[in-house]
Amino acid sequence: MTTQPITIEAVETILVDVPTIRPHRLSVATMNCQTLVLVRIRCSDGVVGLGEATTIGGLAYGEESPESIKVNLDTYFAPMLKGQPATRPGAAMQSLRSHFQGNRFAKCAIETALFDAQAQRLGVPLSELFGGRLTDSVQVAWTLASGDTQRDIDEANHMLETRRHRVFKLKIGSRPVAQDVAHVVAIQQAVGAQGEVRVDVNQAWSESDAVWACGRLADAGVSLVEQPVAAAQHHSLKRLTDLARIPIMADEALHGPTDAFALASLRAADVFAIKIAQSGGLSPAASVASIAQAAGIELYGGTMLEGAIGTVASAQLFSTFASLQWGTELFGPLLLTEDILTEPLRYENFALQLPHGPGLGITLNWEMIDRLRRDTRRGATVLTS
Ligand code: MUC
Ligand code: MG
Repeated sequence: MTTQPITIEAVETILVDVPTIRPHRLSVATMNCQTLVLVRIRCSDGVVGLGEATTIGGLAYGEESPESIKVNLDTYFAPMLKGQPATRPGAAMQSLRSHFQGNRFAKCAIETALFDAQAQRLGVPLSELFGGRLTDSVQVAWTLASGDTQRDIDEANHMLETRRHRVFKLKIGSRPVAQDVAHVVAIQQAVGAQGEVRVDVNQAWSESDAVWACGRLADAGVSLVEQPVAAAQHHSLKRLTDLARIPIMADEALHGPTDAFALASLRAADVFAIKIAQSGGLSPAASVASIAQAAGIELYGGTMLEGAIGTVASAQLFSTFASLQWGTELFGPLLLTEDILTEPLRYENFALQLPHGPGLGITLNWEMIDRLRRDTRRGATVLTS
């Protein structure tokens, strides 16, 4: 008896616009809404895998926008995937990577959906396909980015009181450097020993701004500085890492394993922010983490402010890391006014509790998605739910 191979039948993409709970101010953009690119891959055995791509502020953060991700998935990725074996995510991704340049966020969404489908098929959580989880929960930091010092302090106190978060990452870089430092010092003093304060500059400083500011932030007791200078300035990042009395983290400088190797060879950062989207998928993100570990660089689980799908996919991978010294910032769904899951992700005791079900272990709320979806049905493949 010959068994039919299980193949990919259809790839569906949906844009979902979800308002944020407050304006989220970064040096590159202010967000009032997050657009989730939801991906569903339907396979010939009836299994449907889920993936997601997001970015920040349209084209402000990366080279892909939600709209370009959708068009590229619909136009190029979907036809190439159709008919390929569904049970070998590595082989499907290899053919995408050899035919299509860049498009790391789009590739991540597809790889997530393929691994979700395969893990469901095998009846195991997605983490088991990456070596198995070492933990059932990951610590989650919160980003203070209202732009207003007192509002940020109130928000931090609320998070501490409710035991939701005790690590706070402050988004800075859009104001003059001395003003930003004063803002951070005020919040650090208000939070005190109850919590921990870190900053993310999103590439906004010159090297001399960074040298000046890192000294003051170290004196104030801030614990970490993320991506202070432009992503391409690896040597500048290295000089800061050598000089600073505060750990320096690479984020935008890390576009996958090749950058990770270059930065690790220079020892240009103390910590790597591992992001599945920025790395181009779960497997390359795992490689970035391995390169860091081999170089003695510590790990942090980053976010592209994904909704529930990207967040839980990231958590599944991060839970397999032997060490995650700086925890994670997988708070994306908490920044959104609406939940697209039937059962929300569990954030308790300063941590995200990982689901135990097969695959990603989540179920989508289609009523909510239909309410929030952008009307892009014309021209796209649409599966019936
Ligand atoms: C980034 O640069 O790290 C993570 C948290 C947040 O507010 O923005 C993201 C992106
Ligand atoms: Mg960052």
